[in-house]
Amino acid sequence: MTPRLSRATAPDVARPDAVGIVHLGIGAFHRAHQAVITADAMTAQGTGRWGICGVTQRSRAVVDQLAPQDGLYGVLERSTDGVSAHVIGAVLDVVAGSEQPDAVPARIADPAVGVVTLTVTEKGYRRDAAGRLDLRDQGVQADLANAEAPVSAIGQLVRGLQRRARDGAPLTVLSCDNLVDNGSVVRGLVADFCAALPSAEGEPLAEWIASAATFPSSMVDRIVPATTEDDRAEAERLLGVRDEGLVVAEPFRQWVIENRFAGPVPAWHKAGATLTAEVAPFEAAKLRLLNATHSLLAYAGALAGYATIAEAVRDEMLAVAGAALMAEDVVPTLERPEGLDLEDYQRTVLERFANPALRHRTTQVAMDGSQKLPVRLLGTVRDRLRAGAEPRWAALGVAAWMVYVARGADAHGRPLPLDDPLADRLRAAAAGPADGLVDRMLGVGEVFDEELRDSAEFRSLLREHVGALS
Ligand code: CS2
Repeated sequence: MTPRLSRATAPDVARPDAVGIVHLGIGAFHRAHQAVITADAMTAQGTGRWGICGVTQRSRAVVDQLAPQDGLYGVLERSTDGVSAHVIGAVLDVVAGSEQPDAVPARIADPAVGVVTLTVTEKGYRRDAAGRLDLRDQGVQADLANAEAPVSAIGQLVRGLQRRARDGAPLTVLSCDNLVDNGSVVRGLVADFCAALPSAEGEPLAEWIASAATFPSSMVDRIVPATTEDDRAEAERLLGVRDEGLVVAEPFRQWVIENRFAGPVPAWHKAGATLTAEVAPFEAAKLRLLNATHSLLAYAGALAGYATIAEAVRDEMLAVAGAALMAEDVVPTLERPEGLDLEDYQRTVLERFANPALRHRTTQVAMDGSQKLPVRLLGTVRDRLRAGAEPRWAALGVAAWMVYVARGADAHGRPLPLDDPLADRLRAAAAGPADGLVDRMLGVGEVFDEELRDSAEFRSLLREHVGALS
């Protein structure tokens, strides 16, 4: 049997000396993106102080993958011309958040830690329809009642900050999720959590956080499909060891970070990250161009029977729809990010999607549509309607999602999974006569606000597309 990846079998991989970052939500994306860039930054800077302690949110799978490997894992990079693998040593420790909840605030309070990063996905922030902290959420309620063992991401963060306030060390809190203005989102949710605590506890805490913590926004980009057994077998051949923590990624990676830190941070800029005062234009370009087109291809592609994004984008009609979404609907809504050529960007997005080696499943991108659509497509729809223009292609993306939910099967009758925190609610809204589907789905207030619900033009575009897709 091939030996397992570990310090013993990979003694030459650079290892940090100490934990300087706590990461909430150590899934594949973090390991293929921020951890890689942090490892490179440490090498470039000649320091070992920015090791990562990863926290899993729900399952302990990543602990089982990484603990026996001393935190080491490989990144299998798949491009159109070939495949390579290299081992990353930045992760020093992994904590199962649900099993050792009391360990998380303690780790965040460690004064050697200067940064908390987050990739907890859109739903992990537990926001209500108005975008505020959902105080009816059971995890949030439990964390408000118990300071010692928080389970929600915001609870972990605030309870960690609370403990940190005892010796007052500043902290940079850096969201790396695909949300508009993700730094302000986290800052707002932290403030909501403090405001829901008894005032003698919450008010001084909120004040200290406002003075000692910063919440820069960041735009992250790298396509990271779920790892398969074939990927593990290929990495085993390349590395000569068995790696249960393997992640797969495209060669491309980008990280744009708002330059607003509470204290020292890794020299990410020496590892390809861009530090800037203005992340918003980059963030909007990425969410509205790349992620929106991804979602359109995922829903329309899955319905047509394509298993992967690369297959979907090879379908001429879908490629044309994706390109038109970007050029006609999205670009007019964007501010040009400095140093980013939007024409080039659109072309690169489609090229990256076409990489056949990635095998990124349409159903993986289709997950959590209720959380993703508002961020990716509905801002474009709103801006275009306000400008008196017709958001034809963005509406196609939304319509494809509605049909995906309602039909639950592709063109060949194969079932399509509905993996979404609002799945029950969406299924209930989708059930019923086909000609009322758009009206019923537009009534889901967690996804569509009044302005969109009341737009006759949007409704009629959706009806037209749903008719054509059904
Ligand atoms: C994708 C993203 O799964 C999805 O919804 O659109 O994960 C996408 O691959 C990344 O944001 C790329 O940076």
